[in-house]
Amino acid sequence: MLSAFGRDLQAALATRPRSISPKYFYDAEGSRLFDRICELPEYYPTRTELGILGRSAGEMAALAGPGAEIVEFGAGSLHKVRLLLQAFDAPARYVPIDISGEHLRDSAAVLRGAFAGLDVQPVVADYTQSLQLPPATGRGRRIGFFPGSTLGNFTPDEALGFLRHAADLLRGGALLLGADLVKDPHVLHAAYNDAQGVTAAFNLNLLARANRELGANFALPQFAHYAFYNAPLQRIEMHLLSRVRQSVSLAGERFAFEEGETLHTENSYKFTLDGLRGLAQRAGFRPGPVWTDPDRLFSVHWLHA
Ligand code: AVI
Repeated sequence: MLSAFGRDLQAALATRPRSISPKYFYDAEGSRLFDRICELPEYYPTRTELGILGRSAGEMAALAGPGAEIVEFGAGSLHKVRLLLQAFDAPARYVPIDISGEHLRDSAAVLRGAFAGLDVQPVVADYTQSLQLPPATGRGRRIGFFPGSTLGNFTPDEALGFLRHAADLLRGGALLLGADLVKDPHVLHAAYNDAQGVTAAFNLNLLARANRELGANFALPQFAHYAFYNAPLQRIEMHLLSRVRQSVSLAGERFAFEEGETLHTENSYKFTLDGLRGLAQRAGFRPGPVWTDPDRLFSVHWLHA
């Protein structure tokens, strides 16, 4: 029996143009490579968003009010939520939602140790699907937190669907949302084509993972990392490009690649401030304050639910 990854990869290889969800990047090796990406000199989003949160967490805390509950979609950003928990007035509860139970347990343990008295209630779930939260604490507002511009990895339909669902879950509270901004294409290009080749390794790890987990036989040197900014669609596209004419086997089937043919592995949409606010409004939020950095690289939005 093939796993969901196996089935989706098989379907991707059987379709033209070929494309697969970026969620499959994140096995243990992919998550480790992503952590390295966040430290790269060219990859500005992580440090820029941390700077914005560091400078403005006090204002965010004032908007949240006392006794707030923070619901984080994904549990990958302990650094970031710490800045909020430190600034908020007696936060009542922290609810990280993540598909990986192991990751959640680790984050929960770290935060319980660091914030005595904080009620940490992890929820193991896929936050892109409908889910239930523990009943509200009754002590303050429920504030969603979705940093890192992960929203940009969704298709426009998925992004709208996720925001609609988040607005329902957070009604009466707000969503604090990190969104990467449209900017000079050269800056974007460099962020996804770093000099050390870490982003290339991250992209190619998808094929290595297929070899490890599914017994596929992708010859990694025969594929190239290919990332570019598609300006009309306001998105970075990442592909794995076949350097030669070749065929690959997966689960007893052979799939041919022409020279130059690609498997599309990720979109990373970039937003204008107005574009993001319009999207949020369509999803049922009332856009509030926005914080950016002096170079206007990244944005953090307060969206009233
Ligand atoms: C997780 N996500 C927001 C990252 C991004 O920038 O779209 C993933 C990534 N892909 C390549 N570099 C980083």
